[in-house]
Amino acid sequence: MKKVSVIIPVYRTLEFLEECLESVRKQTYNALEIIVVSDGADEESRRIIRSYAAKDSRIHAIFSEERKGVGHARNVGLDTATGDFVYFLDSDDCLPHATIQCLVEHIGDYEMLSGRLKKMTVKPVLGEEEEQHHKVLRNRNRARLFRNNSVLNRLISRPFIEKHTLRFSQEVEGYSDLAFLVPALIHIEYVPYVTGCVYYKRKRNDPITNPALSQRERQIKVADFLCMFNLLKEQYREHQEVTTFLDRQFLNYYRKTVIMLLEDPEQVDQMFANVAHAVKQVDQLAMGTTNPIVKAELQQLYKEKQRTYRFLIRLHHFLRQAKRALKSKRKAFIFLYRQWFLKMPVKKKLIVFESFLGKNYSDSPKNIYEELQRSKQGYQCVWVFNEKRRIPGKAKQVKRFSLRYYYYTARAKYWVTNSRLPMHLDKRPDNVYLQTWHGTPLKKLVFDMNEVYSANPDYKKHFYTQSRRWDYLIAANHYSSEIFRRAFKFDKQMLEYGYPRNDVLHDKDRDQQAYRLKQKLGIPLDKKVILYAPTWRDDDFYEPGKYKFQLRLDLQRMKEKLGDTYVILLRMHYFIADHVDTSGAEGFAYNFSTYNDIADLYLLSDVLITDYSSVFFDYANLKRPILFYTYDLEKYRDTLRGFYINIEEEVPGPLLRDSEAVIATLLNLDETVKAYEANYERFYEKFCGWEQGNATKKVIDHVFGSSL
Ligand code: C2G
Repeated sequence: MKKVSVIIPVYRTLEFLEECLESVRKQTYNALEIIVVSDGADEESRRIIRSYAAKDSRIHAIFSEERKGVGHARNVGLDTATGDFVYFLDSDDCLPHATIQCLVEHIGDYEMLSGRLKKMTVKPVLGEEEEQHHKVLRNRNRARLFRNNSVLNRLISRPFIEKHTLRFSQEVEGYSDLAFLVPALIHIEYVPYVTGCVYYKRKRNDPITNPALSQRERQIKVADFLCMFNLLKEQYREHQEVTTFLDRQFLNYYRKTVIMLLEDPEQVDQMFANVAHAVKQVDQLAMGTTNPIVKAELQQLYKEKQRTYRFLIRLHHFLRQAKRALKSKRKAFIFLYRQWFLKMPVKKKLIVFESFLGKNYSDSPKNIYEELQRSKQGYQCVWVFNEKRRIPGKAKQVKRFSLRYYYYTARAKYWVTNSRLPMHLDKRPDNVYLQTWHGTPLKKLVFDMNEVYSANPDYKKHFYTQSRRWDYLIAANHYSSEIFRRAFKFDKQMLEYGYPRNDVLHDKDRDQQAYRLKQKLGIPLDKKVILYAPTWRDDDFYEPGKYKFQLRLDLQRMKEKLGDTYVILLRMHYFIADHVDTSGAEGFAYNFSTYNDIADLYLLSDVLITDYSSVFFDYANLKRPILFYTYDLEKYRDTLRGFYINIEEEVPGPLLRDSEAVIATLLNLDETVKAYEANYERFYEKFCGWEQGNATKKVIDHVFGSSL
């Protein structure tokens, strides 16, 4: 059996390392030499490497105290390797079990054989992905297969590597593979490709805390690429095929990456000399093949005319945006927003409000708005909704993503919202952004979440960009304040006054309000009210923002057992797209999922049933009974999210597993209330202690105070 040396450099990949090493150990192809090179890795990673080396004699560990870069680590691996073939694997990636076998079986007399790279955003189930039929495609156009600039998922003959002394560049972090691949290109006639051999390339979900090389800042990546390009051009000047390959790579890179970097005028000034130098290395013929505006830019770079170049690149971006604007109405509005509205001055007395992505008129933005209306300070208010709503006061309403939406968000000095605003809005230095947020967290948030199973793999990256714009963030309690600082990486001003949305729960006439609400909403006055308000599940969706929910309460049975005393209001989370079916429970179950503000439902209800939703932190302000219908506790807590508190011990009510238990508890509610009395008190102290019924006023004084 021919031996394969698998070379794995390790640096800042702690959370992925074991999955990677396991996936190599479980390869169906056994004749492996696994060279793990710790490139200045942390202590815990080194411990893992050592323990793997101790249990698997095929693992050979090399430790370098100081970090020297991936190119160096792979070269160390190559210097040690003794196999017939070499295979590179990154320590944050992993392999299906049959990958290496598949490559070995198909390499025949070729010097290099490539497989397929698959992007991985969530945990793959390894071993199940193996395909039955592997087709080897021979391709004469060798350069095409080198275009991804990567040595990953290629089985390479070691004698071939040694004969041509192929090594990685140690000068740069990114693109060091080019130094290895380019000379290989000279000596290989065919680079065949096997369709079925898969390599899982991880797309890391946290490029902020721990970016992969490809996720580093564009500026650094471009500098690395240019350095590599210059070096290789110089080295292979005499070799026509390599020169042509490099020129093509450069032109592609210029079009796709460099131009995007230079959208920022400051970058043009910083990078000009560097890019101009690289352009001078490009063969004039290759330059002729690009589009006219790029060609003009390249010429100005060649002539080192920085001013004309600056003008051209501005024009280029303007044309790009204009072209995009023709694609849809929304894109046309965004174009006008950028080119026109954002150039108008901000209006100092204009405030834009939004709650739950325009879905309703509710939550802290509503309370802040109403208080501002009462205090008559002359603010012009605009509410963003998906559909027109009846709201009190003099606010204008704009439809989310309409032209007026862009106009008002551009011109308003103040933005008040309880969730994130879209990525494509630009915050100007004059803007003040009050983020009220929408709940005390139970389930782990953003940077405290390990794996993101959500519909959008760029979640953390986007969250980070969006939250950099917040000037103020409201916390309802000390616990939230601490978590928000860490989980949102928030370092601006935290407003620690409690939630404006909860003021109403402390109103002296809250019982009269509840009575009036019951009347208004047609809820039988002689019945007690159960509110069922569960949250959403990260892994159950149609698309981002449109989640599925299957009602697990047996409404008919509940009606049968509880219908004489109670009615139930069903309130789904605003992400839930499914319709709630109440048939068979008419007169008992009422669907309030699209009702504006859940605070009204808190007020008029006698008992709450929830699961992992933040609603219970707010509801506790009323000191009324709370039951937790947590039929999927283990999955939710241990796989999907993780919690900040020990739910079994800290919450102010029982955790119930099935509909029958919910019914039984409701039938004996007094007993449960008594049993949880002490818990409730502790809970209230910790989470509701700041809530005095005056948070709205305090927040307004703080944020708008100076201009009142
Ligand atoms: N909500 C609601 N109806 C529900 C669930 C929630 O109206 N059935 C509202 C409540 O105001 C709640 C808020 O939406 O406080 C947030 O809902 P969560 O279920 O807690 O979930 P999520 O939107 O993920 O926010 O820090 C808090 C977290 O971010 C949770």
